[in-house]
Amino acid sequence: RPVVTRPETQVIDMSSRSNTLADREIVASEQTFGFLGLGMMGSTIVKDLIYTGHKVVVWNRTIDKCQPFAEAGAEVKDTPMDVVEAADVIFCCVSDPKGAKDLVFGNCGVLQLKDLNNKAYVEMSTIDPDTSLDIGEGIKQCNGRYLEAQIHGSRQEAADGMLIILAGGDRSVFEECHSCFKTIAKNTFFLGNIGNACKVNLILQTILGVSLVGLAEALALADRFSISLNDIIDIFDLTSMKSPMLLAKGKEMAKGDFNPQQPLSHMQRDLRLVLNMAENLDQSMPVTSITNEVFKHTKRLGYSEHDSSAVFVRSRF
Ligand code: NA7
Repeated sequence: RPVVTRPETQVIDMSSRSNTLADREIVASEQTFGFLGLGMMGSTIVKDLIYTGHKVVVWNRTIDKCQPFAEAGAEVKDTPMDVVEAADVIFCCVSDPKGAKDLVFGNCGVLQLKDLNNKAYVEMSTIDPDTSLDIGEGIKQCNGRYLEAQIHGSRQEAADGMLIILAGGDRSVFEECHSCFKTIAKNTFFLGNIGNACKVNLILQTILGVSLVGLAEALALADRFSISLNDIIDIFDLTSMKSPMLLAKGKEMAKGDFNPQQPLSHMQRDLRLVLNMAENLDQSMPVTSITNEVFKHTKRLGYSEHDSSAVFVRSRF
């Protein structure tokens, strides 16, 4: 097995602002926005919400991550339930469906409040449609309103305010989040019922995952022939096959720079969710199944926290 070093923990620089924000006319909503989950995505989003004048209340499982936000003017709470009490609209952005459900149904979770009094809950964690329906049902039963707002894009795109937001559920919540979405995204789509946005997000991730494995295998073959990977990428750039994402990932593979923009563990989680969805429909997805196995193996090699482009390491064996 190769010796694998963990990627460096990225620290949020509260002083740097997304360039695009200066060009956007954003009138911050007067509502108070709660935010659960200050990982790389969550903290980048909250930083820009504070910068554009939103009133923000935050919580994170590892409490230390709240400190820079407290210094920047956010209120910090001890539990998710406390955030819900203090906010009108609550965003959640954690690693996976299990974490997302824990925060709603678990100890000190959102539903401990019993009566949400028409507050809005917005799920940004990448989840499958069934999880979203369960969360939506729980929120509605406690007199809350629910929106799934899946965020499509890399950590860099989040930092640049260039995400794409795919939303489904309560339209009134979608409207209330307008100034927040305008802060963090270049496009937002309302896709109708709960579950639709999760499906679209996972379909896009399928395209990404399968493309990355194809790219990694092709570059690994070039490497075996001792053809320069940079030459391949330069030629690829001139073809009609090129895409900004594949070019960027190809360059990362050539350099062996796997700084996590889209962590490999997240990619594999998404493929697992896709395959579960397909299983329920008896939809055959042989290429996606193999792609999932490739990412799973790369995780076992120690590249879970690296970028998805680290799948190249496995292809070179
Ligand atoms: P990160 O940087 O890996 O951060 C993950 C966040 O999720 C972080 O705040 C974690 O808290 C939190 N987390 C994970 N599991 C739990 C549970 N069980 N309970 C509470 N909090 C939890 O991921 P990103 O920010 O890049 O991505 C977040 C989502 O956005 C993900 O779904 C992407 O697909 C889109 P911690 O700091 O470890 O205590």
